[in-house]
Amino acid sequence: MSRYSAAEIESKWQEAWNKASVFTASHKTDRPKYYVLEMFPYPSGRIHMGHVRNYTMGDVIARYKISTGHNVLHPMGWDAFGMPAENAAMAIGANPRDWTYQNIADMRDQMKPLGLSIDWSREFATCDPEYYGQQQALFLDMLETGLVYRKNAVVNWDPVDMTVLANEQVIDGKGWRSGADVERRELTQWFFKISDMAEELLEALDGLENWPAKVRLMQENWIGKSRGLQMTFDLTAPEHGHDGIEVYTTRPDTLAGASFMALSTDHPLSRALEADNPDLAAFNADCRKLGTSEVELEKADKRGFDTGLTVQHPLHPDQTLPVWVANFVLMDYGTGAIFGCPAHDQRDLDFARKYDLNVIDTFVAMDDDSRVENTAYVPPKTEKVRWIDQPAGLDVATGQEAIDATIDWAEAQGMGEGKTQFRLRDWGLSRQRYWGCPIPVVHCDTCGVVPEKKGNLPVRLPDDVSFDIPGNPLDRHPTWRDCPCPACGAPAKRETDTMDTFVDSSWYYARFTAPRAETPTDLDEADYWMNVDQYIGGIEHAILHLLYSRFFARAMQITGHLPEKAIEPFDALFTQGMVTHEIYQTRDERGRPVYHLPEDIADGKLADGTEVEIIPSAKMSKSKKNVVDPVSIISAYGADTARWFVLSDSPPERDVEWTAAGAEAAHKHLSRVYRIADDIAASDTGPQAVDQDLLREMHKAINDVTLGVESFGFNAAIARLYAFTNTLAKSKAGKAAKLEAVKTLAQLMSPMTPHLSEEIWTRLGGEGLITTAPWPVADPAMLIDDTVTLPIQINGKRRAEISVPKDMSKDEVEKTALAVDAVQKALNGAAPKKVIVVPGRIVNVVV
Ligand code: ANZ
Ligand code: ZN
Repeated sequence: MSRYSAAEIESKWQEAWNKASVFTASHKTDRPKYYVLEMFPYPSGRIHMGHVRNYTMGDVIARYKISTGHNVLHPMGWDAFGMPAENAAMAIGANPRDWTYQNIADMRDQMKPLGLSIDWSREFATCDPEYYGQQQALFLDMLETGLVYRKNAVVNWDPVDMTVLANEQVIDGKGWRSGADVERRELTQWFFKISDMAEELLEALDGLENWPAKVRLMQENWIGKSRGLQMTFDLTAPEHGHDGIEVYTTRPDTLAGASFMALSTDHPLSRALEADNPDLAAFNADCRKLGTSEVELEKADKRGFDTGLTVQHPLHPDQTLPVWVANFVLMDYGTGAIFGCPAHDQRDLDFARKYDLNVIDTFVAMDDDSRVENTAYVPPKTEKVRWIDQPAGLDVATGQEAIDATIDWAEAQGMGEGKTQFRLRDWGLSRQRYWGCPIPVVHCDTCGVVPEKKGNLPVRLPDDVSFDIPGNPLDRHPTWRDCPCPACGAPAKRETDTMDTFVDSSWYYARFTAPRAETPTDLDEADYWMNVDQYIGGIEHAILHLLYSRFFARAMQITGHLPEKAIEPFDALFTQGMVTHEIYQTRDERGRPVYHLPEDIADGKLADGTEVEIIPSAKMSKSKKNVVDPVSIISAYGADTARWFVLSDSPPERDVEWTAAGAEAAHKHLSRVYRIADDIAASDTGPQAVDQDLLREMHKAINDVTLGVESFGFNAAIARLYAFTNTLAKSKAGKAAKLEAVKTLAQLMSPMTPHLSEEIWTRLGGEGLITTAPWPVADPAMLIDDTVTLPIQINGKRRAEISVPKDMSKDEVEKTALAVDAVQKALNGAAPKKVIVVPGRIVNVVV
């Protein structure tokens, strides 16, 4: 008898899979294709349990699809550009390129022991010139078709780091790294014209039936379609050439309740007034420090400045409204100006209370006209309301009807125009960074902005850069910028902006279909492999990454790099939950928390006996030290245990809590399966008894595991496998039946525990690799529970039981019962005095 040794088994089978190239995808077979993809990782240098869970899920599906006769594409790569490499360069003087490739090598080494069914021949990193060169080609094609353009835009500028910050990098108005007050600056930036596709991106969401509803909703909200009214409020006196102020409102039903106007600090009128109003100039300057993030603006205190100007109320010519400049009005939404209706908008009410402005009801609740002092009345737009002042003077029931009617009325009056707006802005892709894909254009004094020639791609990043001075090293490089103008040949300068790293991840799925092609894609390959049949990743990518990918798939189709059918690149999407762990905490002498690694805790104590406080499970995070390192788990228990555990305890969309006890139990179970298989292999042939229960349990397992794997019910599949294992362990069936059962068990487990399964399969004489063996098929007849177990009483005492078909006749049941060993013995050759069969319940024999 041998013991389960994951270490021996796992490397052996990984080698066998390699040798047989079982995971190398090729489209030259007549099998149906299946493309499964997990969101590729950022090469931080260490894999974590979240990776293990994500990739194991993809792996289960990939392996299952191989077994069910599919031609599977399951690739892996690295989302390798981005800030951390530059931060490392600044912090430890590393070269971003070396740092990144070293991390990739380390992570690949940590990942490979997991035994994932990945076609490593397709691996690439987005920082490979072969990849970003094709991205540059794609960019040039998009430039030609007008999908990319340049414009001035307000950005967050960090005056210390001398760099543009993303909105997420501005924290409370300060640069996340430097801590300096962030300024708003206008710079010329590159943009993708995603807003042109807003309507289409919104409508197509309906077709994404195999996406989580919550992701579709998040995308819908992000795109933010709204229909409203655009109209002008006349200034009582012209000012700096402005006769009126144009606003966009989605609540024209509240027009009668308008009590003030508010301009963005960057509104042309506000800027004009600034010139001769130093107080306003100071106010605006102060507001601009907040940065450009909508979320920041939402959180910030509402502040305003009264310009002293007034406008005419459009419905009540005898009334005027004051014009304010307010920090919460965005310049790049609608018209950059609003009318405020404090009665029906909380933000406006907060503002009105602060600056003592009027609050005027347009409607009240049907049965209650009292107003809560500091709460705006904002019923659902479809709720019936009682009108106090309906702008069009119409008899309408709800806000929605009033909105529609007011737009029509305003249009008829020539007062304004119905307009559809989207929240979705064009995607600014310029980054003033080194470690990204260079934007392949050249600035020429005579020709202006000139696209680089495709023949000169890739425009490579220079390796000799330094990070000792803040700012973009590409700007400072002594020679990198110099190049001939692609149009006139005169000396010119390269663009030093690089692309947002979201660009890199917006088309990698397409590149995997032909990763070495000398064009961005190979249409034949893309046509064969696309779409991604199953995409798996974190919910944190629900909005930007997926939206940008959907935009890119469309752009790539327009530029001839993807076929029509790939317009929505991901047929099905699954967002997995996190791996969590308890947090162990003590406090230092000043009462500050000190965290401890799980491996340093035994029975709630540190090695020196100090009790630790246990904080309930939370997302694994290095800062809280509640992490378990996959590498050490694999070396302690093997990859199969880690894989089995992350799949077993919770539904995959929920969080799973990692516990040492759970990992231990998973390992014990796998050892048990190994032992059962070993025992069966070593057992004598024995009597060929039939065990209907075992057969039935086997078919149930086939059925449930198949359904479970197909519907992301991995934990349910595993629960069924536990039950099957128990039945098998207790079974008195003959060797042949048990062999069949344990081989089936190994097959059903193989997507989750591929190494152990291969080992069992081979030991029990399975043919070839279990990985490529055809998936077992359940016999539907065996799934119906059509037998009953009847106890047999002899002279009132329970002596045996029989399993019989439910519909067996009384006579047949009697005959079967009398043939049982225990009954035969009791009768000792004589005939029974009496036999009573209660169908479905019991057999009584009196001797
Ligand atoms: C008057 C009003 C009254 C509004 C009311 C709302 C409630 P959505 O629906 O998200 O598209 N708005 C318009 N442009 C703005 C800008 N540049 N910055 C900040 N706010 C702006 O938002 C449209 C509503 O947001 C508009 O409708 C406008 O305020 C405000 F009881 O107009 B509303
Ligand atoms: Zn030129």
